Amino acid sequence: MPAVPNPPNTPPQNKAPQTPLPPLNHHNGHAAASPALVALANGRPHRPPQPEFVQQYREDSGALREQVLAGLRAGQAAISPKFFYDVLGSRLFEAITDLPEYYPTRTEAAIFASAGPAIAARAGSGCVLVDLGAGNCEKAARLFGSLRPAQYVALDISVEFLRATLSALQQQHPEIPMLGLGADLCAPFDLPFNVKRGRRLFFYPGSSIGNFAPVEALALLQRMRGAAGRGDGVLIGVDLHKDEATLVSAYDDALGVTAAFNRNVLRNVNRIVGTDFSLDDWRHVASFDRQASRIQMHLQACREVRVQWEGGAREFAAGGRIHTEDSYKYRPEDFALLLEAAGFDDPVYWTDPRGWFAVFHARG
Ligand code: AVJ
Repeated sequence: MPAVPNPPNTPPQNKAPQTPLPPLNHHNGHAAASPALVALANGRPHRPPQPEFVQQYREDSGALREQVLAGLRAGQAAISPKFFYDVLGSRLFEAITDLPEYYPTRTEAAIFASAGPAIAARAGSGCVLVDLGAGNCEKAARLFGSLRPAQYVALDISVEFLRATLSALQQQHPEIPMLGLGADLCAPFDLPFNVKRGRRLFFYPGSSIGNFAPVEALALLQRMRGAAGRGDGVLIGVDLHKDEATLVSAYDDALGVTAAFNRNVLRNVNRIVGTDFSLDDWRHVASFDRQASRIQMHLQACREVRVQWEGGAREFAAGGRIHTEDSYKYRPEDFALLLEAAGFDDPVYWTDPRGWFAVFHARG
């Protein structure tokens, strides 16, 4: 796991200025000035702390292409939801979180806000906060005040995606050492040496766990359990089962942002694989499968469509579908059982007044 060096324009820390000027404060009878003020008075910019970055294993473009093609050739054509998140897709997802119909993000934030002290009391402050679904790091940042982490470790599939956010966050919280880790959650966890020792809290917010079928979710929780020692814990956001109309409108909003988010996956696939999907041919469909307790998203062909790529092609009849995402909705007691099955103890959860979303804590 090679450490990724900071970009060349990142100033090294704790280095003397090129042309030293006489230091200003010290022994002049006044209270010591802050390092920032001293630096400024000495005519050089203050060097604030910088996060560290490490990129672990990452799938290469050939492997990604093969994954997409396997899905396109499958009996039920499918594209993994991980291909939603190119730059535009990530922005569209952020827009989704602002939609009136999409309740999960704001409901979870409200739970963090009201239960922050209770969460800290249970999870313990001063832990190493390992954020497994970092994205824009907003959710973890809201817990800094109550959790006071000894270190913040943000995981994302791409360390590049973390650079700007984590650097900005570091400026706001210079007292918290930060580490950006490029890692794939689907691979076994292997926290590098840069992660501090001490009590760890694995944080998986946003109901990202809902993208996995329960057996896969169990496997992921088991990997977390494997990385956790005694005294460590998990803090996981989980979307809950509720009436179908509320669920479906959260994934089929009036403005059509979720439709754009879903259809954008075809642009990304065209880029990765060189397919010739035409976006006009496909419409967004969201439905609730009550049996499986999941929202399913598909792209449906508006007419007969032939999609081609180098070395292959696939025909879709009008109405034919490509599966793009499952979003599982749990009953609290079932998710607690899943945590216990993965080897965690003593699960508890906090919820909102309507019981729409839950934040679970359990111990390793
Ligand atoms: C990021 C997986 C939690 O399932 O609600 C939102 C993704 N898809 N709208 C979810 C999503 C369509 C989201 N997760």
